[in-house]
Amino acid sequence: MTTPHSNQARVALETTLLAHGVPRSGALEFAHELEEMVRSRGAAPNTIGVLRGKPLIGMSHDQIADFLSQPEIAKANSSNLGALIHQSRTAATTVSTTIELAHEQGIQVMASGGIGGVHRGADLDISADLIALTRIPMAVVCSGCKTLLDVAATREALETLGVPVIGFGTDVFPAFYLRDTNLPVDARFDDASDLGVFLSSELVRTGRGVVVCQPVPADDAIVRDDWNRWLNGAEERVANEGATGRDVTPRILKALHDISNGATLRANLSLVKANVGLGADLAVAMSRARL
Ligand code: PSU
Ligand code: MN
Repeated sequence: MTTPHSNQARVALETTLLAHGVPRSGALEFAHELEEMVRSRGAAPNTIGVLRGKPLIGMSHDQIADFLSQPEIAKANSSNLGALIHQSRTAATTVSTTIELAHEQGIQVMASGGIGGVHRGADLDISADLIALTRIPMAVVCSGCKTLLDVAATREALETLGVPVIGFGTDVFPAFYLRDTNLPVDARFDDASDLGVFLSSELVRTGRGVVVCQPVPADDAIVRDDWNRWLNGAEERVANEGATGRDVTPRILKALHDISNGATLRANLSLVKANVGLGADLAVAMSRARL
């Protein structure tokens, strides 16, 4: 492996989707698959997480295996990251904390499944991901926000916060398992090199993050009728279990995988892989733009 230098194309990968988004039995293999995908496109993967109080930016295979075998993995967002480090805990980083740690190391691109956002319902549950994007100049490649959120409110919040939302090959904001919504993006790009040039200047110009979104690959997308049924079932199950706060998203994802007979899991894995591939292409394009 080559030693990373300042102009190397690097892609940050998060650990929350590994620890809390997919079944633990397949998580290690999936982590390796994602890292390989980044390498095959000419960039360096940097999987990020906190192992026994140590924030690791670019975990080794052994460290990822050690991390995923821990019985208890906390979920770190911007508010609890510091305390978890202080307490020597093992913690998975969400989008908010992955971009915080990656940016400190000079990385500019992160790829994930979907960002957090504004939850449905009456209490004011809004993901720290949205606010982190206003403070940290990173491009986050995703398939929009998770379908279980209030997607329209999340799109509005990004606009209010001044976070550009770029559609890659799409005119509308995708919603994770669903390919489209009626919500517009700020601009559409169809060419990774062109988008790389834009991102390189936009991140520096604003000092804020940019959301780059593309829809889940068509073959793995969920159709809306199925989705509505499955979500109702999953929400009911999680409400009966009494989950609140940070636990809600992972618990609903798990219930959905179950109720949909694996269809939401397949869609989730598929969209993450596609986003990681695009993230690598963008990181390469951005490193060329800097030359
Ligand atoms: N993408 C996935 N699965 C996930 C996530 C993203 O395919 O589990 C995670 C990300 O880490 C994101 C988090 O930051 O879900 C949002 O959690 P919350 O709604 O609690 O902020
Ligand atoms: Mn929340």
